[in-house]
Amino acid sequence: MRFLHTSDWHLGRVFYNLSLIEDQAWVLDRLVKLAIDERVDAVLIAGDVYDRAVPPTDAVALLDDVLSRLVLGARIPVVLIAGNHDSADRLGFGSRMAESAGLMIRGTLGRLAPILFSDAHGVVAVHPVPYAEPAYVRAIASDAQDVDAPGTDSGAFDHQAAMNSLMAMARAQRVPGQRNIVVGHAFVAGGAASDSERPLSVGGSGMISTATFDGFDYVALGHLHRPQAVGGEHIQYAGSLLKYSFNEVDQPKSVSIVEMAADGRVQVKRVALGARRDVRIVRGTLAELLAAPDRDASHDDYLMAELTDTAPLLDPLARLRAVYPNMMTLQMVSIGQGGDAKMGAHIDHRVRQPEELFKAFYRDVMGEALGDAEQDVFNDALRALRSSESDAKP
Ligand SMILES: [Mn+2]
Repeated sequence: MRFLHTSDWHLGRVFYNLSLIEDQAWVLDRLVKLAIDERVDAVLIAGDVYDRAVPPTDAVALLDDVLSRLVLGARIPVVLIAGNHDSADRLGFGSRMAESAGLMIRGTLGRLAPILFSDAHGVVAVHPVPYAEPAYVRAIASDAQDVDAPGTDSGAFDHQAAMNSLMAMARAQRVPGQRNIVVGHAFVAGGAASDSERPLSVGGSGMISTATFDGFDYVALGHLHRPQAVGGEHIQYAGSLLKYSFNEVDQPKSVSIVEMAADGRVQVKRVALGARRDVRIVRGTLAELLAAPDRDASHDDYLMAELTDTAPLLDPLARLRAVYPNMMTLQMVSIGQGGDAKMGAHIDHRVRQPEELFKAFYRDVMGEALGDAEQDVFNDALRALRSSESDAKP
């Protein structure tokens, strides 16, 4: 059996005030073509299909279009679970009616029975485990008294306890001789996080162990946006559809084509789909960057500038945008890298004179001592400020 594993589409995502819907449509068009070219038996989408619980209408229309092309057009079954960004109830609308067409949506924990596929070697059971807050899982686990749910009687019912319960239910539904796949949305310990994931838990790690999935042949995960295996080749994050933060510039995004053998062993092939516009960081002085785009074919990528200038700059973002239309943000990388903080402006400012403070500040920012000429400029400005203050006094 061969399937396509993907996750974290985050349809409707806004990147620095800019909608990424066209970029998402571009890459999903490639995903549909890949699924057809690779003749996959199913597409597994492991949560965070939308970026928000109430997604914008163009995101809903895009998902409708992509699922229709896969399920109706190409006759490829799709299993789709909710992630922590999705609204479980909204995602599940119409799902019982879609079932007969081959679209299996699992938003809430209402239907956890495995979805059965088969190939020449027998049955492959896909166990959908949509994301749910531990409190919801606890309520379901206490209803299902016959199921062994480790952690249910301890005080803290955290994500580990919740997933233990859900996996105990899934294990109970395994049939000997069948191969078993989990589709889940969780933070598995050992995985590397990125800047664009929303933490699952406040005041706790929200992490679960790889051992939670013992007994399953493949675990198709969503949540972490970096494509990666965790604790074994058969526990995989497909990663997000696109780079959703500047912390991901070095992460090639991909989807996974997973080939499952007769004995349940898997071979995972990551396929990069590319992007309509890349997310990159460019570094240099403002003058260098303003001169560079002629040599840069992709100057309309989504960019962050790291400016190495030490002198003050007038409206650098607007000037960069004149030549890089999608310059999203900038950072002054020289700030704070120069001086020795112990010697600088961190000493109690209330007992210091302005001249002394400015000297320390200058050294901190510029990494060198204040020169005589700069000292004169500062003294003049200070004198002018003080005289205007004394003039203003009644
Ligand atoms: Mn996500």
